[in-house]
Amino acid sequence: MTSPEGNTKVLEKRTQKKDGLLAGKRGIVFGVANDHSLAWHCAKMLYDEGAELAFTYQGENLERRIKPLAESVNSPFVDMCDLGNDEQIDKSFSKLAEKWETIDFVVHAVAFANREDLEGRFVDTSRDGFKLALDVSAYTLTAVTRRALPLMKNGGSIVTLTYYGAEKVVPNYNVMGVAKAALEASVQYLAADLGQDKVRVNAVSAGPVKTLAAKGISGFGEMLKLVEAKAPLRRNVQQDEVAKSVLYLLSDLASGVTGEVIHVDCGYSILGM
Ligand code: 0WE
Repeated sequence: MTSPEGNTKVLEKRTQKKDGLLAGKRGIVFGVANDHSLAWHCAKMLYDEGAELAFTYQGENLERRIKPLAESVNSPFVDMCDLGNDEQIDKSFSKLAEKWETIDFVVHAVAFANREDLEGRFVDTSRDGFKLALDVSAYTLTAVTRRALPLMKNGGSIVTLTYYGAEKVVPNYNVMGVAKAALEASVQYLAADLGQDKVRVNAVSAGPVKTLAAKGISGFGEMLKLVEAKAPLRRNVQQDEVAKSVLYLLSDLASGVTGEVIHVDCGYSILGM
């Protein structure tokens, strides 16, 4: 696969279970940036469990990374879509609607804040930095949910990824914490709206994981060490463990669960000190 250096070994096709938890279901995954992405770990597991997957990627320079990944899970739909742009979201969903009459799920694993807003003091966040972080990291859930809804003719399940920095102050997470708080509140309001359409909306709050989103964040290595020392399970969470909870929420196993945030963090968030 595409290593961080970008060399392209051909990815082998994965094999799908015959009677997986998502057999016969179709969904779209937002937020695959590379093969380390939580969104990609989710996608692989959802595929193995029988799902058919569509993908979008944010910009041209990601295309050469996403295409081989999507091919390895036999995806019939890969489209460029900047979720910061309503016209692009509309276009992607109308193209998707030409391919599929119905979808069953959405995975939203999208966040962005300016690097300069993920260090120093939160009080210094600019209006533009605040707007950008909340637009990309929180509003996009509502934007894609609204367009997915007409395709969820048999009901559906929507899962987004969040982080503990929404609930408590995590050093340097800053405006992303405020954005994730808005995202988690959005999950509740969307869940309340869409229950009548048999659409569930939930979030998985993942412990810190080394992905592109964590790269270059000062003190990230120390955070991982702290979690390892303090978390009830005395280790960091693995990408596949996050994926397993996403799978659960998308599957019929979670048919009675909506508006929920499930922490997949080795227990870190239960600690008072
Ligand atoms: O939600 C996130 C990361 C989101 C993120 C990461 C970046 C890095 C590159 C959003 N925007 C950007 N913008 C960039 O330019 N996490 C849960 C991972 C994360 O990020 C942190 C963390 C943790 C944990 C930032 C500061 C402190 C802790």
